Amino acid sequence: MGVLNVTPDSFSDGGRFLDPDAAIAHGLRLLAEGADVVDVGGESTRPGAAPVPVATETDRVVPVVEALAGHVRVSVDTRRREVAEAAVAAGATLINDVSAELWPVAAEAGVGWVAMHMRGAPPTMQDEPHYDDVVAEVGAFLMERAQAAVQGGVGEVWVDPGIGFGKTSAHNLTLLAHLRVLVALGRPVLVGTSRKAFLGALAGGSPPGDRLEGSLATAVWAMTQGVGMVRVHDVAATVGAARLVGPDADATGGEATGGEARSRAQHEQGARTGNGGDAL
Ligand code: HH2
Repeated sequence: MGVLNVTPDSFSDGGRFLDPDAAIAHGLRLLAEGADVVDVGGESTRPGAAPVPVATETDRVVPVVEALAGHVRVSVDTRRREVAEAAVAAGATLINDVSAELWPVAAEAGVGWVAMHMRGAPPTMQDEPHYDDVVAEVGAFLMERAQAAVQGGVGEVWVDPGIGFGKTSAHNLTLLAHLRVLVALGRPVLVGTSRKAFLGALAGGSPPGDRLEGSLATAVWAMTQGVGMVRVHDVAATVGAARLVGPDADATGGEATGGEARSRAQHEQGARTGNGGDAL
């Protein structure tokens, strides 16, 4: 899934694709680079972001969805029912929902739906997020949402742990270390780590444009753990890295080992002892 932010303020590419022609050209570039899905968003959900009016978000997204939908599968990255409905009418066939509340729109329209976990809301979600067991809590939330959607008639339901959404770096790392727990829940899993702040922190403070190594490493790691889709800015590099690892990479897996269980406990210990307030 290639990221296409039609926004002035997204954390890594804000302003680059606000012009519809630039956005459409970038969407086609992502397709040419190997994206199966182009994810069109008209509102930044970075930590601290202020909500934009629904009409503004709709106006940003719809012309871009309309132009791309004949070429590639388009998802709409939104928390708003009205925006999701307008994007689906314009040709989007997947609703990428960071609020995990819009399954009725997907059911009504007969399109796919991504339920992403977020604790809190973007303006304040990084203010000391706390979990007793981040993997169990995120997994339980996603299962509950997915079941509601399936019972409500949605045929294609993805779940996403929401890396960076109300989570410290330690929480993000714990979730990544235990992706197999989420995969074992039986729904296809989507993961977005691309250029996020915890990668910058791990690399000694690199800015979003300099987080390619971490983005690739975590995307490939996610794929080897059985994740079905990764949401990335750098499609060509990710496709190249995934091809190097190859289709048999999944054969390395298995249940969590003692070492994994220990590392989970260590990450959670880290989560409890601070590190709050970290950005996406
Ligand atoms: N991350 C972002 C936005 N949408 N959707 C899913 N399903 N999973 C994610 O991890 C995810 C997402 C944040 O990244 P980006 O769109 O690059 O930034 P911004 O929110 O600033 O536009």
